[in-house]
Amino acid sequence: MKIERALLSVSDKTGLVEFAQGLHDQGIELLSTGGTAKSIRDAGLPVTDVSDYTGFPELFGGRVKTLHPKVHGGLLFRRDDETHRTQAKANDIPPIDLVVVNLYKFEETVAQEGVTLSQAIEKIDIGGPAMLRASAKNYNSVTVVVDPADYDKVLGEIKENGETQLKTREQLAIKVFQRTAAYDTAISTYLAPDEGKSEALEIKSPLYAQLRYGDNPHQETRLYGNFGDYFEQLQGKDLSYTNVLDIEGAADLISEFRRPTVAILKHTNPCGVGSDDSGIRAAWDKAFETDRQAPFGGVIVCNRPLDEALARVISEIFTDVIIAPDFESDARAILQKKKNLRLIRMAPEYANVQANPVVRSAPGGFMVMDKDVRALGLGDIEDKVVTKRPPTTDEIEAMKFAWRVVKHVRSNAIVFANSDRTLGIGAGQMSRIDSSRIAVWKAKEAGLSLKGSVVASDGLYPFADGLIAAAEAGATAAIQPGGSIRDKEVIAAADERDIAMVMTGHRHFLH
Ligand code: 93A
Repeated sequence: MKIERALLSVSDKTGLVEFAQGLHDQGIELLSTGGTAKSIRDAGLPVTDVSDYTGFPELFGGRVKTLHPKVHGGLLFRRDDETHRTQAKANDIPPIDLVVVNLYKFEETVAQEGVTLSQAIEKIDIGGPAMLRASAKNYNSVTVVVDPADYDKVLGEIKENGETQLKTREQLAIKVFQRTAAYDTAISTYLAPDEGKSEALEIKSPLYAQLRYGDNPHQETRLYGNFGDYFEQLQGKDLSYTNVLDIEGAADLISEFRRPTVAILKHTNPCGVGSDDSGIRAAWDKAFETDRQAPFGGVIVCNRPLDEALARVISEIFTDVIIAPDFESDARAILQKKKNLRLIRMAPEYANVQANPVVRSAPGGFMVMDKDVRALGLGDIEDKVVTKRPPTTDEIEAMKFAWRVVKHVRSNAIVFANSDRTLGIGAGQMSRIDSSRIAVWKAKEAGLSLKGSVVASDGLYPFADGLIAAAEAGATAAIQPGGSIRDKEVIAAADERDIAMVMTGHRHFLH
């Protein structure tokens, strides 16, 4: 439907005159409100004041400018409905085909110092959102532009066809409802700052995707936010809830490492992590040797582009998801044969957004928690030695490696490692000593020696038993938060066994 009449009413006048000029050049009649009409008129373009159009003056200091049936009728009547058309004609309501509105600057106003409540209230736009929503509802026929950034696209389409494409109108309408929703949230947040505040959901709330399913196939799951800004799926089955949890766990873990590193995860816990300066192929061997069984159906993540050599070995085991900064074409060719395997490209920027909060359900609501972003306590590790024997350089490197991994293991978490690989991991047990036993047993199962290894514990050792078990298994150094009332006993047990121990002062529980 050819665009013949436009209504412009904007607070942000960026690009207004050029856009109005372009519309005028296409023979479009311009209607406008006070300040907007003045800008257009000053530029030498013909424009009709809305008050002349409706035959009603602007009232109450501008509180009522466009709230009139001739405006809203012109936006809302269905062009494809005979009765609507007849009623419009009978009431002298011509169609308005294009609406250009942006709102009173409420957010900017309340962000200023010393703004009074009554000043803020005057900045609550009523007519603007009403026109935006009316036009967006009728996007089948009406083009609505809320963002000056869309002027060029809209004018381009009008120049080409005299009208806009339906797809464009739909996208513009969606943008309108997002904007009016955000606007109303800004108002309610200003009026009641502590009520219904849900910064986590406000930051990134658009629906991103319907997931394949939740924990179980009968649980429907939706993913909200900007996941797609950081993760791109290149192939494979649709993502499920557990895939997304695994992807987050894997991406957070790998973001701790700078050297070429590979990690294998299962149900968000690492099964093995390896680093090697020569590249990810060698790093893989170290990660995989920690546990050759659990990775079945797991998640693999690396921090260098996945190459053919690694793709070849990975393709021999059944994997659910592979995450990498990129996939070399030879690697793609090998992995493409596995139709169900999900390949995920991870944007390097992800490392910078890890500060996003963690959101979890709570009875009757939800909790928003700061994310545990860094492996804390590693900065001045030498100053945090509590035992008689200080750690060797190798032990310090191993402590750092183990501490970065243990942070990503569900509590109670115990990790045996040396400077570039995990050797045994115990996760998610109800007691720390059980996690220690499991870690030792897993290392044994994998045929790995814990002699000369370092043990990391995500929480304090409440008793000496966990540390003694580690020492008996062969560990020569330990890193843990400290802070137990029995710290003295634990340190004495370490000294007796010539263990070097660091207390970081920070714990890294993960639930
Ligand atoms: O006070 S209002 O809520 N009442 C209205 O009827 C109305 N119509 C448009 N504010 C209204 N507007 C807003 O005026 C628009 O959303 C736009 O932000 C602003 C443009 O005013 P002017 O053209 O006078 O600069």
